[in-house]
Amino acid sequence: MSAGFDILTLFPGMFQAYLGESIMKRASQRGLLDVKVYNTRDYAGDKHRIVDDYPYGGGAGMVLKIDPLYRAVHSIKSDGNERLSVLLSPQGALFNQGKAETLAKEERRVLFICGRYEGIDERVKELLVDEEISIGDYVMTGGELAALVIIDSVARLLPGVLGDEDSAREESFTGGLLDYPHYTRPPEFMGVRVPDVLLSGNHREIARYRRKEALRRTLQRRPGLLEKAALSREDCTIIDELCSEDTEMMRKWRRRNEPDTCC
Ligand code: 9D3
Repeated sequence: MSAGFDILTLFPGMFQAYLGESIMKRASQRGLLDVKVYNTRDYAGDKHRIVDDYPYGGGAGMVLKIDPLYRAVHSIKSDGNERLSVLLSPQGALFNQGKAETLAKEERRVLFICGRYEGIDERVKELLVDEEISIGDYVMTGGELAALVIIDSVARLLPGVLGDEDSAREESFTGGLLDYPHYTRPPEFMGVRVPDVLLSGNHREIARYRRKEALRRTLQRRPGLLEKAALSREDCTIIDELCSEDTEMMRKWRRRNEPDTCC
């Protein structure tokens, strides 16, 4: 399984640094990831290469014209390959891990059209786009970082991209909880000690400690995640333990679960 992405942007230079390093670079070299970047300005109709214009109805800012986008998308699609065409915009459906998994299984190349702050002619949605995606409720200046975020999260799901296949397996085991805390040498630094259990060599105890801390952090910081998480009998015992150690935890867990519905 591999993935191909086409990016249509006014700022093609923004992509080389990120995609040219580390895991994204290795994935490309191994033929698992292919990203092509296209400059919308190359598809402008005039010698001044103008791609925006004043908004109908007035108001501040400029609007990305539809015709350069139309020419660009049709030129990109003219290689005969099917594509999923995605507009990146703050109005899109929220991106999440499930969507990353869907895109990792997508057979077609995915074409990202990057919006910009000023706005984009609305007809792009009707004429050129299959779906619209946002990466979160905060304002960026354009869709370029969103494209990189999505490509990064999809690429790491492709078989062979991450060094050890364990990472993905452990992730599905962790199943929607926040991560447990990590430590490495030295055992004490500036008076702060590594928890004794991690130095004990008792692998059952270590696994239980990690699961407990993952559950603690999830309950503390992202209680909503626990609703979707797959919890075992043992998890419920651990949650009971956390609740008896800390009444704040108890309130958080109670609010999420009607009495006696644990597991
Ligand atoms: C005056 C502009 N805003 C009025 C509410 C709208 C707006 C349009 C375009 C705000 C930001 C942008 C640029 N952002 C994106 O193109 C974008 C984005 C984002 O800003 N946040 C989260 N995900 C995405 S995906 C594309």
